[in-house]
Amino acid sequence: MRLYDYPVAPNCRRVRIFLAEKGVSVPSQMIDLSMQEQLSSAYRAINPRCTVPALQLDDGTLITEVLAIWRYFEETDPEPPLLGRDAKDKALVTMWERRMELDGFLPGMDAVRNFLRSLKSRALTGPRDYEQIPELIERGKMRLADFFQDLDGHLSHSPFVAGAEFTAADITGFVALDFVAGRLKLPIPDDQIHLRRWSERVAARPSFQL
Ligand SMILES: N[C@@H](CCC(=O)N[C@@H](CS)C(=O)NCC(=O)O)C(=O)O
Repeated sequence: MRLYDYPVAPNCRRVRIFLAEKGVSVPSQMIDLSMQEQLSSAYRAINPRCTVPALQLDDGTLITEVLAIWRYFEETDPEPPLLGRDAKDKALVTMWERRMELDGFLPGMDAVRNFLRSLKSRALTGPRDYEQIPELIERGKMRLADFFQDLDGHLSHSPFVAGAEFTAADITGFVALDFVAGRLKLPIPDDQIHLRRWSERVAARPSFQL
């Protein structure tokens, strides 16, 4: 088994945190995005979608998409459960994790990928090039401000994103927040005390040092 990984890529971080929470270690190989190694013919032959993370099983099966990689390890190593315990719980974790991705992670990606000069014709991931659209930077930032505010309100009555326990929804929410804070200089506003309390609590977990 091998995990194709890149240390500073936020989607790879989501997988590394998940594995660390479960205490699972997987041999990894770095695909250097700064050198566009994801577009090399060698990596295209492994993953034609040209993205990381990607998990190759011993029988050669390739699993891409963070959620699918998580699902694999949730089944092979169920404890501690990070995608929910029972039917209701699993549905709620999926719902909140999707909201973290759709409302926070993707607007953050939109803003960053349409902003960084180094990604000039790489505004979207994948094998094809797309030019940046500068207007998407502002829209992404506006959506992120709404995301911060909505999440702050939600966390005023919930210790973690999907309820009483730490789950994968916290991983996606925090990685989105941390990524945009660093790349776009968008820190948590001072008055969003619930968001700050949650973010400090989650960031202190050993898995988040990865
Ligand atoms: N939806 C995919 C997204 C994967 C993705 O966008 N990965 C980024 C790194 S965070 C990537 O491969 N970037 C390659 C590029 O910029 O060309 C997933 O869940 O794994």
